[in-house]
Amino acid sequence: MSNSAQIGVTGLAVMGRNLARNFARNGYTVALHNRTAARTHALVADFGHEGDFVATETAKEFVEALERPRRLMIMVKAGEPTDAVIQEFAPLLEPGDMIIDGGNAHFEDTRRRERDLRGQGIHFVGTGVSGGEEGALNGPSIMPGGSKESYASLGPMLEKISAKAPDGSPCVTHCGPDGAGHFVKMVHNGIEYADMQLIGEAYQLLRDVAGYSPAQIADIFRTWNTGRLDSYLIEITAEVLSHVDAATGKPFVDVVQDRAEQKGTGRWTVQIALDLGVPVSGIAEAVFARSLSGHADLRAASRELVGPRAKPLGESEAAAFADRVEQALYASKIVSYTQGFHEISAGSDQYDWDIDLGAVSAIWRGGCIIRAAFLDRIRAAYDARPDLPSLLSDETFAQEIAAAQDDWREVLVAATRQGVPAPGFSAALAYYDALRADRLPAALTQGQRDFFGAHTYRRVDREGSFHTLWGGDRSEVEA
Ligand code: NBP
Repeated sequence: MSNSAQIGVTGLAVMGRNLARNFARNGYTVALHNRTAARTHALVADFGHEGDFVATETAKEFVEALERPRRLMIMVKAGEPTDAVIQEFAPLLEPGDMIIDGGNAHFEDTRRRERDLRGQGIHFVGTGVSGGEEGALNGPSIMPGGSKESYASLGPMLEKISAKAPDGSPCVTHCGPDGAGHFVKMVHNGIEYADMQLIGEAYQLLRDVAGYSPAQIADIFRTWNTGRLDSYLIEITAEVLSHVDAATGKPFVDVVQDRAEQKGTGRWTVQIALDLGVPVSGIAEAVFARSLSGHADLRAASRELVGPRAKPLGESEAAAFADRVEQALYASKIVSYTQGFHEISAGSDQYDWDIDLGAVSAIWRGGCIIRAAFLDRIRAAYDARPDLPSLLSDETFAQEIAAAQDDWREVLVAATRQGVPAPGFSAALAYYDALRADRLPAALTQGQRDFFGAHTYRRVDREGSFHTLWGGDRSEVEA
């Protein structure tokens, strides 16, 4: 076996197969391997004409097919299969070789694997890949972590196969060492959850409060897609809403069970945010909204609970309401991204990753599910001020929220009055109001904590920690 392949892909299910084809279509010789060899041979039979593939059956053949330093990409099911594959291949590799894990790994697993392999001189490059099946084939957004050295070797190849942003730049950047890439991918998915939840709430409000049909709402989304909300998710929302079920002639959205599923990265984003102490309430509400939707029995048992049922507005008021919903959606979206970028920044500080937030927003402009014109604005905000404390501190975003907020509040008043749940819009507004508040009830919380647990508090007028003798004469002592 000649060692001529510039990259090898092991794990040739839908993602691996398409990434291997993407590398080959871009002129690279690609070694192929899969636990079940039939997949390898099927790829060569079906797509061998697309480029140079080297089909292998054993781990030894696979490794020997690669030029040195070797670049070996794993695209297997995340979790134990990834560890099994690493254990199979690592003993066959040499110092300087690279293992690239493009699966949806938890960043802590990536940190562990990177640490374990570093001793052997192997670069472990945990890499987020976004864009699903289609992106893998035609250009995903790619979020590699790992060493700088590995990026010097891999970067040009990843740039070639990646999606290109509207300005032509490749949607890939070295996010930072060890687990940085998988962390960024995790938050990307969390933001995707929040975006989808906010769009869902806008749809429900347009349907129940404004009284529009799915087809009319599809047209509204199409219009929004020509403005500042221009994005892949808004575009596909219009497609889904205008689709009619062939079997019943009803809107497709009305024949689908309203129980949303999730794979886990949104949940990880929230779990890690809790550990880091970062309020990502928009993402959390999105994860919880999917969980709530899945509790069919609980929902059935609660359906008779008393509350208002929405009464659709008249035609003349509906259009004005739709404009307000657009404002609420846009403002809530700014808050979601503010929270997501806060989490990335906190992760970067915690793990010393030095993640460039502007570069991250730039590589999400193409290939991935949350691609949107809006990301250009985020990049501009971080480029102008890399130490921006929060996206809400950017003058342009702050002005846009200021302009949107009356409508945002009105939409929430209507939602509350008419009994239409809008947890994402509402959490976003609560976050905004909490940030700008002069005083928060946290002072009272501290008082309660000191009362029942002598947890102490700090005063506004003096340095130090204090405790009040609640059970005694209520005098204050310095703790
Ligand atoms: P799957 O996640 O369905 O995994 C199937 C692949 O894993 C097959 O090649 C299978 O080999 C291999 N595999 C398994 Br399962 N257990 C193994 C083991 N113990 N040893 C060796 N190989 C094993 O494939 P996918 O949907 O293509 O996704 C691949 C990775 O990319 C996953 O980590 C996924 O989370 C991630 N990802 C997926 C998407 C997406 O949209 N699908 C997007 C972004 C990232 P076999 O053929 O022998 O069974």
